[in-house]
Amino acid sequence: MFESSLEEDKILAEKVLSGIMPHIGNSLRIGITGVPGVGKSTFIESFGKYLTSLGKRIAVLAIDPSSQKTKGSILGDKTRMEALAHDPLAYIRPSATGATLGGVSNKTREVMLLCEAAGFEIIIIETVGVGQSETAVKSMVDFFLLLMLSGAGDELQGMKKGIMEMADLIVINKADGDNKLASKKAQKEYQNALHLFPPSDSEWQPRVTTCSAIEKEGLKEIWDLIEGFKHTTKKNRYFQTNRQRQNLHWMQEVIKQELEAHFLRHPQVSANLPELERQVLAGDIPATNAAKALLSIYKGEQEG
Ligand SMILES: Nc1nc2c(ncn2[C@@H]2O[C@H](COP(=O)(O)OP(=O)(O)OP(=O)(O)O)[C@@H](O)[C@H]2O)c(=O)[nH]1
Ligand SMILES: [Mg+2]
Repeated sequence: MFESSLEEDKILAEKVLSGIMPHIGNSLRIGITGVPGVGKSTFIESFGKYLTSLGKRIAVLAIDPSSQKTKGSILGDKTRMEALAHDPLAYIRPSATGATLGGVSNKTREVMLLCEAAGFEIIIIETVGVGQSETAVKSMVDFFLLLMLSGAGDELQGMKKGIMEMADLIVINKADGDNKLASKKAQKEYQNALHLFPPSDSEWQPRVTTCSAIEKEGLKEIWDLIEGFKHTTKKNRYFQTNRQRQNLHWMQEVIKQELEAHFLRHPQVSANLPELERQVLAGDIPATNAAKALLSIYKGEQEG
């Protein structure tokens, strides 16, 4: 129902959201990202099984902005996370495809709240590290974990700088076999690089650790670090204020999305849009003027 775009479902979903308000807020929300092939699915399977072995109930949700192109690597994850998918303490939900990133991430956020109300203690939100989806995930989680590889080229690491700055923890995956030494070396390098970033107001110093998702090594250390983060940020109240800020952010996001949708549904706006787009493409009219023209058609209707 929450993923539905039917108007009656949306109305019911709003009622449900109000109803569950007293029951949300009691989970730890973890965002996990990394480039395709870094081992996100394998890691979530191993880490998830480790958490359920501690008796914790976990929900795994996914935002996949690339799914339209690649037919959704995440959507195949339910089969890749076989053991976790069959674990009675775990729930796995791939995101709906075909919507805009804003729409998908907003729904993911609402499903996260539903899972929280249903008593899941740890919510993992996975996204592919290819662009804006990290920012969306960062703005709905408490803790942001970036998976990396030791051997990645310099240009790739440069590209990841923005994402590295968002990370509370960098995990160098595939630290097994021949890769073990290189991973330890990369760990030191990344740790040094992180020291150069300005300190976050969470007072948490981001860490770098290694793991092997396949050999299930390093998982306890990762969980200990996450618990350390939770302890620090609950004590200095960053945890709570961060969530308050995130709620405001999402209120503004929904306003933006709804306004845009309303604008694009306007009959005269949609009638004039293709022609104005053509003129902007041809360089016949400045982009700003085209936008203003459409907005005054829209506003004229609203006021008149
Ligand atoms: N040696 C080694 N291989 C791993 C490890 N974790 C994952 N792999 C392998 O790396 C490949 C990619 O793993 P996935 O878990 O599918 O990676 P992903 O990040 O989910 O990839 P996408 O869903 O395409 O974004 C698979 O062949 C895994 O078996 C690890 O810890 N060690
Ligand atoms: Mg995957």
